[in-house]
Formats: sequence, structure tokens, C-alpha cells
Amino acid sequence: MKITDAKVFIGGPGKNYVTLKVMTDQGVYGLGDATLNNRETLPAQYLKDYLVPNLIGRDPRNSEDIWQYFYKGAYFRRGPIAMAAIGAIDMALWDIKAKLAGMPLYQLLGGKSRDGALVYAHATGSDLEGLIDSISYYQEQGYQAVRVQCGIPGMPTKGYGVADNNQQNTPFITDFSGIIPKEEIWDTARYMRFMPEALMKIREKFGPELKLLHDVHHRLLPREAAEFAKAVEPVSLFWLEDPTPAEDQNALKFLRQHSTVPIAIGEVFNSIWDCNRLIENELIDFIRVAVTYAGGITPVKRIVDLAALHHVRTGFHGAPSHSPISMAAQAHLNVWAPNFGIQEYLTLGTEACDALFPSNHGLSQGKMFVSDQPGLGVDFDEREAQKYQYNPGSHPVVRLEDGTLWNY
Ligand code: CS2
Ligand code: MG
Repeated sequence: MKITDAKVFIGGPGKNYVTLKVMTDQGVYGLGDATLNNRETLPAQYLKDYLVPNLIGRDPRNSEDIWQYFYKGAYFRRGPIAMAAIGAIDMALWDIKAKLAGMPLYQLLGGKSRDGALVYAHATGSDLEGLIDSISYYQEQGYQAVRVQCGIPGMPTKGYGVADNNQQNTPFITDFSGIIPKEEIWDTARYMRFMPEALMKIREKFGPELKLLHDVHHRLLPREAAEFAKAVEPVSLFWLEDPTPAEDQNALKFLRQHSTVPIAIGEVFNSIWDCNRLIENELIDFIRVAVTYAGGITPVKRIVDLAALHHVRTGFHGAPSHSPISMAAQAHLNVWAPNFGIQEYLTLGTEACDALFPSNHGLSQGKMFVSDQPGLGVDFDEREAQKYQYNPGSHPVVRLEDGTLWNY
């Protein structure tokens, strides 16, 4: 069996999805997602210039060797651009493999450990009142878990994960007004004074059942993160996400000495080497990798298996930038993983998106139910795709009030 061609598409409704379609001499094709938020043209070019020419002619069933060839063969390894491109190929080859087997992909991983996989939505508000309305909205939709992000009083700009004037379901992460990012101001002191108390008020209002998650988004120093984690212990968060910049795998040691709040990190990781020490030293409770950014199903399965040895559960990234293809790949991993935790699920699905990516993965009562179609269980409509093209966008760059460049 041979790969005969591969096509790369950029675009989608309100998104620059990077979609890979791999064709074979037996007519079976596979799909992959190489969407790297705000840098979409780069994995697309990496695929077109380097990976696709070396893919043609290979046997698509040899997904491990092909992954090793593109990972080790590059010499300069890892990084988000290359791993998103490799990840798309790996997803497409698993899609083909499962279609050839006539099985939904989860069967090749080890079958189902559960039917429904718990998901969480993004509740947001420019103030606490707006956030409480947003949480109520998602609770009424049946969600059992919500991430809560709030505008901070007195903060010169709105802060992370906060939609303008309480608009819900807006793509507040990427501003498609060109490639020059807007600048936002961050003030840690204001955040530290306001957010723990706001989280406590939310817990008091919604009671103990609702799973609350909060994303610090890399913005605290290790000591500040320890202080914040200690302060929010009474809130009983489901998790506190990215309290410190993810590169420093030692940053959480201090936090772990001062708080038992569950920690989730990993959405920016591109390989097992970015998180092996966090997992082996049990410095985190949830690993947040994404199949696109971490290089595909093949390496993410290894990360999940390592995590299972150390009581670390999965909490795969699922930001608006992920296309239904990588969300489908994660849906199969979610039903299989014996150490599944939760799946981030941005309720930004629209008719236009469903038309571009037909699938019958389902969402009900705050859980995602995987398709039983052979393969990933998602398709890609090339005619629909012709409606879209690349639309440059960026998320903000963040500075402290004195101008110091900070973490977005
Ligand atoms: C966020 C991401 O969903 C999350 O947990 O951290 O949406 C992140 O803000 C974007 O992927 C950045 O491009
Ligand atoms: Mg995050």
C-alpha cells in the first residue's frame, strides 16, 4: 500500500484551521490537524516543503517509522511548528489505519474505558457579575465543569480569557485584524488581590458540585503561584492551570510544598521531554498536551502511559484553534485512557464548521461521546473549504505597567 498524495488547506469559519488530507493507492484517505494558533502558515509550509515530498510512496500503515523518520530525521527536533506538522501526518495515518481495520480509532488503542468523556466549557466575564451569568448559562446547558476567567477591577486592559463586555462564545483569544498583535497590560498584584476572593464567591454561589477550573496562563512567578494556590485551597478547584511559565519544570516544587490544589500544565508542550520530569516527580495532577502541538497520537499515547504510572490524569487542550479533526483524535484517546481526567471543549461549533468537518461525535450533559465510524469519525468537505482562505490574526502581547514584556 502506498501514499500517493497529500494536500494542505488553510482556513475555516472564523479560524485558520490547517487541514492535511493524505491519499493512498487504495482510495482510503486520512485527515490531520496542523493548526498552530496565530502561526498557521508555518506548519502548513513545513508540511508542503519538507514532509509531504518525503511522505509520497511510503506505506501509510508504518506510522511509527514515519513518525520517527520525521522526528529524528530533521536533526533540529521538537518545537511547535515541526511537531504540529508531524502531528497532522500522524493523525492522518492513524485515521487510515483504523479505516483499513474497519474500526473506530479507539479500538486500536485498547477499546473503551468509558462511554462519555467529561468536558469543560469556558465561562468568562468582564466582571464577576458577567462571569456568574456565564457560569449559569453553561450550567443550564448541562455542563458539569467550567473554566472561569474574570476581568480584574482596575486592570488597565481586560486580562486573560476575558471577552469584551461579557460577550459569550467570542473568539477572544485571536484577533483577526492582522499579524501585528495588540498589547495588553497585566498587573499581578491586582490579580492576586481579586481572583482568590472572586473564586470563593463563585464557589459559595454555585455550591460544591460544579467543577471549577481556572487558568492562570503562565503569569505568576513560582512564589506568587504558591501564594495563590494556598489562597484558593478552600475553593476546591478541579484544577489550577499553568500557574507558572511551563518551560521551567522546577517552578512547581515550591507550590507543591505549600498547597494541595490540583495543577494542570502542558498545552504548550511539544514532546514527552517537555513534561517527563513534571510527571515523574508528580509535580502536576493533569497533563494538558494537545495531539497537534505534541506531534500526534503516537507520542501523546506514550505521554498518557507515562502519566498513568504517576497518578497523573489527562486534560487535553481543546482551545478554539483546534479543528474538529484533532478534537476527534482526542475524543478517541479520551474514551481509551485509563487515566482520563477531562477534555477542554470550546462550544464554538457552528453550522459552518460542521459543514466543513462533518462528523457524528456527540456532546450531551457535559460529556463528549465518540463516533463509532471507522477511523477518526470526522470528514473534510473540500468544496466547503474553497469558501475560506488564510486570514492573519494574533493574540495579544502582554506587558507589565512599567513596560516589561510578560507572558500572554
Ligand atoms: C488556553 C488557550 O484553552 C486554554 O487553556 O490556555 O486557549 C490559549 O490561550 C490559546 O491556545 C493561545 O493561543
Ligand atoms: Mg490554558
